[in-house]
Amino acid sequence: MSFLKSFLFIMVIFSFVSSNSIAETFTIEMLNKLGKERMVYSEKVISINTNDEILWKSKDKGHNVELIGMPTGAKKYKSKISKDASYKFEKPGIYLYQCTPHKAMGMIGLVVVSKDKSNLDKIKKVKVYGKSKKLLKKLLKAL
Ligand SMILES: [Cu+2]
Repeated sequence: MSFLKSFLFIMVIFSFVSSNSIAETFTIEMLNKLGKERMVYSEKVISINTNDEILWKSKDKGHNVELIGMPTGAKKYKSKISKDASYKFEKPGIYLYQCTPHKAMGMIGLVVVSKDKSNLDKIKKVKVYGKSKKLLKKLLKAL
């Protein structure tokens, strides 16, 4: 192959790879303690792309992941307590989840997929409990 041909070949491959950005997996830990906080996910808000996956590690026992708010058409999800959990985010939008045993202790998290906030009003109306109410308001305000 001539230099030009091999150059073009590399450019074609490169543009193919970059336009089909490869899905990533992000890890969030489920913890009993993080600094001064108790019963928390290691990241409360995360921004990812469509088809990325999150793996919640059961670092400390007694936690899970329960999706309580999501874009229309997204799959429901509730994981087993004290087990690692994973979910693939196939629809853009905001997702809200809680830890079932600690839902009143502020153990909630948000995932924003492909920077899409079109279901924000719907997420604002999702019922959360105890300490999670104030926290959710704060987190949504900061989005
Ligand atoms: Cu928990």
